[in-house]
Amino acid sequence: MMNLTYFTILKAALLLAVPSIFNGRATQTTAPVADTVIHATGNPIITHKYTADPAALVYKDKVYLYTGHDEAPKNQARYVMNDWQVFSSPDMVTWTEHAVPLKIKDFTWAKGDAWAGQVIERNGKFYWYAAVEHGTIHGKAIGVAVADNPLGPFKDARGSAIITNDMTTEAKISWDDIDPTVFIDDDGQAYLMWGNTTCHYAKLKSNMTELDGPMMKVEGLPKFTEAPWLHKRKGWYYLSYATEFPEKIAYAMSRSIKGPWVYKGIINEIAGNSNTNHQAIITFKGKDYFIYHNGALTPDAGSYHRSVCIDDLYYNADGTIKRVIMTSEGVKKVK
Ligand code: FUB
Repeated sequence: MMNLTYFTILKAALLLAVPSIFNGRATQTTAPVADTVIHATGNPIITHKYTADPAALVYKDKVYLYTGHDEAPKNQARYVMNDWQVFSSPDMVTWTEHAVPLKIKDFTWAKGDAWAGQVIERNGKFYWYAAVEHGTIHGKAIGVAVADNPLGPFKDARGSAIITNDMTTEAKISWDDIDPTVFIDDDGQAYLMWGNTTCHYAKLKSNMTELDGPMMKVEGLPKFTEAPWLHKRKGWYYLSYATEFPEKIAYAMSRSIKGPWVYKGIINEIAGNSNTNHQAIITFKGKDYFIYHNGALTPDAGSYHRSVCIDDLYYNADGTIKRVIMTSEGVKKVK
């Protein structure tokens, strides 16, 4: 039995609709029909469905956790991902699951693969950059959806992709335009960064839905695989990313978002039973967190049935990051 206590105002209805939630084993279920409170007491934090590719947003007094959703039938070793999920928490332990905020079908020009993304707030609007498979332009692409609040529902902000595979020609693969991370610098300039094998970045216009200038390549990231994540702390820019395969998470530091980036080493080792290892890094209520996924929810979970985990992150006095200790216990409630 997984360590999850479940409370919901519609518990009786959910029991009828999705009884497998309550036996603590993730199975393919429909989403809850109402907000549902989850008291996580360890890792993975969500145990009634598979969640992957975490991104987190700290907004006002809550953390919003946006995840992908692994839905491959049992024993199928492939990504089946049709929508994204959102959870919110005031304390990193008590999570509320909300209605599905964004689905692949919301990008009418996309044909599948609700892969990784990130949400950011600007001027009271929330922008979600997400990788998908394009319907007519071969390869992966990046869409942007917008909402008036962090829970959505999100709507396609452009009616077209902001990045398509034919815009980037250095990598000769069709999945190099994935895993967007978005960052707004202190001067108000927003940046989109993304990639697989090659890491790209570009400025965004203040409307957050158009590039503002050329796409550039990020140099100085040894063995870059994918999953860039940008954050800033005490004057340092941090660029963490998945390296090699199976993936570990490494990082580089810089005094400017334009680089030069200086490689600093591994933050997180291969995450149990998953060949991907996709991170978000946040500070919330004075504590630092490393959010990632592993394939350890059930013995047969693995790389295509992943689950989000959270562990503490610590910095050294010089700003470098200590290696994460992945735990089963997870993090403590923060006030
Ligand atoms: O979930 C699909 C892909 O797997 C993501 O885009 C990558 O970061 C990896 O986690």
